Amino acid sequence: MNKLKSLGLFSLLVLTPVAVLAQNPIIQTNYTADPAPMMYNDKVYLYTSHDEDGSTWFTMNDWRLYTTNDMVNWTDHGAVMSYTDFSWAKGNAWAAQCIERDGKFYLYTPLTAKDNQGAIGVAVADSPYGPFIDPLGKPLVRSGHGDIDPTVFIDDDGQAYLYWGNPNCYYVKLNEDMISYEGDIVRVPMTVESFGKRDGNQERPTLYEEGPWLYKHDGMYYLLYAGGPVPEHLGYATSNKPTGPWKYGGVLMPTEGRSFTNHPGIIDFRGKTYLFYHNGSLPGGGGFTRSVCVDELNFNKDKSFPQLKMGSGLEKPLATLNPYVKTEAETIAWSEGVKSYKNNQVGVFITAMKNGSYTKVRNVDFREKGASKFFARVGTTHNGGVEMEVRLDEVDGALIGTIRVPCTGGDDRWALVDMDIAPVKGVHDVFFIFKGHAPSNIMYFDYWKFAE
Ligand code: FUB
Repeated sequence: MNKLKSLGLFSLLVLTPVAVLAQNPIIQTNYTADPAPMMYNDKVYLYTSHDEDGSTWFTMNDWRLYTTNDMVNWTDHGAVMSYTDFSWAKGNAWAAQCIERDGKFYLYTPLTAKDNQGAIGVAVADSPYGPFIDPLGKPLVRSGHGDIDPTVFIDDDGQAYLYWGNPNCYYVKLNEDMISYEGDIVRVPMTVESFGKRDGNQERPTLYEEGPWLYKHDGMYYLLYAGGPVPEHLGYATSNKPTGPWKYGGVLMPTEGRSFTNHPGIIDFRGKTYLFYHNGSLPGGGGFTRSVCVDELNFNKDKSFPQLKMGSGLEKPLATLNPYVKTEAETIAWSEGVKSYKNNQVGVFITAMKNGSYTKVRNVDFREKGASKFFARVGTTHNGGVEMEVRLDEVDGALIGTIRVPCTGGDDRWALVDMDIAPVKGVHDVFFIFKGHAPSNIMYFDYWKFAE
């Protein structure tokens, strides 16, 4: 290698900052599990269950919604429904899934009923954001044994199917109203040919554990599931019909990731296929404090899946973000030390929990005209010394301005502040860094916007 070439390689290695582009887990402001992605109007709606902070059991009270247009910046819409919205339920807001039909949105939810038995409920909304209402006032379906983890699918001929269950897998054909079903509950034959062989467990002779997800791609039906024994892996079966018979396809995602459960959710979006799953990878994470992740999934030529290991997430945003319209502070590609909350004054907002905590938004396109002004709705309970820095591309990247956050007195009281910034053009990642000396709850942040 000649001297010039080696110098070039050296400067590339030493002088180019190594971008750490960890995007998994995709939500850092709450513990989330059991991902249920839905594609609607060219946007991804991700419904999740929610592990309460500090849980030492499946302490789960509500279902949350996150949306994205680019698969990297996710907007938190908070809880869209709670188990308390079902008059007949006493708890356990576990893995749910939402689907759209004729402009209405149906959320299928597992719950523990007041008689202490499991049941699958359904709730309906006019918008993917809710409010979701229980139209039945009672469970939609119960087999009497292991009624959890519903997955819903509408085939090209309009027939809808609901699968669910642990340790058995059941299905019913839903009627067009999506809140009733036709015929009997069918127990899927739990055969080794369908779900693979498990040794030494009479109740569970196959690898099927729970968390089914019914999906169709290129004419093939896939039944993904969480496979046992625990710690779980993800497995799948295929069929040329939505009702089987199912043929075991193998392990889709091997066991890993500090959570003894896993749960698949899969969608096709803008020509690619994405597998959502969960693990315990957030700080404080584990089997009862899980976090949702996503990675791209490919197909083999024979329509089987190559095995996918838990990855660091999607590096390339599918779109740019417009900084000249109001963007919620809870639209985040990555954050550290930040929690999201919801109240009646401003809806969802974020709270910086400690000095130096930050949020990052990716692929912000300031265009050629550039920005020279910044607006934000913020607040704090601390009198003086609280600032929000705005930086480009790195957490310690170019500082384009610093907001002094006025003491508003609480997250129910807000101030709209603005500042002139060092002009910025082109496409950048934007970082908001929260500074203050209090031991916790440094400041609140609701939305931001740039202007020329
Ligand atoms: O989240 C509670 C339960 O854990 C789900 O219902 C299962 O699929 C497993 O993820």
